[in-house]
Amino acid sequence: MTEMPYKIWFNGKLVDWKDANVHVLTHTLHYGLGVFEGIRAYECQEGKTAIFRLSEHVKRMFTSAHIANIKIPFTKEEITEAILNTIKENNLISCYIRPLAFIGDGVMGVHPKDNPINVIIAVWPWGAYLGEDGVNNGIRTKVSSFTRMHVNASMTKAKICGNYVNSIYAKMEVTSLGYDEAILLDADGYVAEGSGENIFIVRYGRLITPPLTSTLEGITRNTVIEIAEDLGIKISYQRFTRDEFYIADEAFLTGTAAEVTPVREIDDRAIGTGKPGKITKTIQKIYFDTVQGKNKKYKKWLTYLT
Ligand code: PPE
Repeated sequence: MTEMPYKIWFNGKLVDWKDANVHVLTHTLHYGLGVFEGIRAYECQEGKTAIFRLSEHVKRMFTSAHIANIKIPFTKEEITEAILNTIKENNLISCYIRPLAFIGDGVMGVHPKDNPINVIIAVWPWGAYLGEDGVNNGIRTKVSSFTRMHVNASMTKAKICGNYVNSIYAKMEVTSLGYDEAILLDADGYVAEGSGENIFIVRYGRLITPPLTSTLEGITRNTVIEIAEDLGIKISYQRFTRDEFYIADEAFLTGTAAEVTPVREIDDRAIGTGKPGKITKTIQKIYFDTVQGKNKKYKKWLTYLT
């Protein structure tokens, strides 16, 4: 990323952006075993900043590390404090937060042995991941020719750096053809997730989302499920095919970066009317109100910076 005027938390210290460097023999750089998170902080009323579902993200970072067999040399409390401090020290009102734990240099070869574990927390302002127009009017998606990882090839419950090679292939493939986002099918050919998002479709007034078998346990997905349940919308957790996606009345993607982004097209077929649907818009509105602290019911998910 081009230089930004922000400090990065690096193994316990805040350093200037330009000084947050590693050696070229950093193990994760070569072999991809590292774990990360993506979190957002939003501007709320009276110019206050709140981090959305901070504890769930920190928890997932540690469960990812547990799966990856990486021992993070900080506690959850220390990482939480560090995230809060890094935003404060950088005077950011809203931002994206990227904690990463990675294996440093020491030995080479796939077994990292006792190489040190490093942790960084970077923050920067990040607008709509799939564009403002996408959030408002929906995006155009295409099923990628790349299959999502088989559950026993690379474990999908963990947000592991190397897993994203698969996402990059899919994203590059469909964006070079002019689409906004890739839809990946699982190893059995059912719809799994976007390159960086979980998927929901709407049929007969009911939400359908793939079970978590081969997808990341998205925190935004979980948020949307709770919002939908509170609205009395029924949800099915079931595998569906690409042609069921074609005949959905509505569809949307969820992710910390992508937030709630409507899908207006898949494989050159319009979804429903070709515009964001009613249920999608209702959930999207509640989601944006929630992250900005405008919804009393879901204040429990916000950690305010004091
Ligand atoms: N699936 C994948 C593969 C994924 O990367 C994300 C988040 C999700 C689902 C949704 O998870 P959650 O954020 O907990 O709702 N993707 C992150 C990285 C995006 C990036 O390009 O970097 C994110 O949204 O922060």
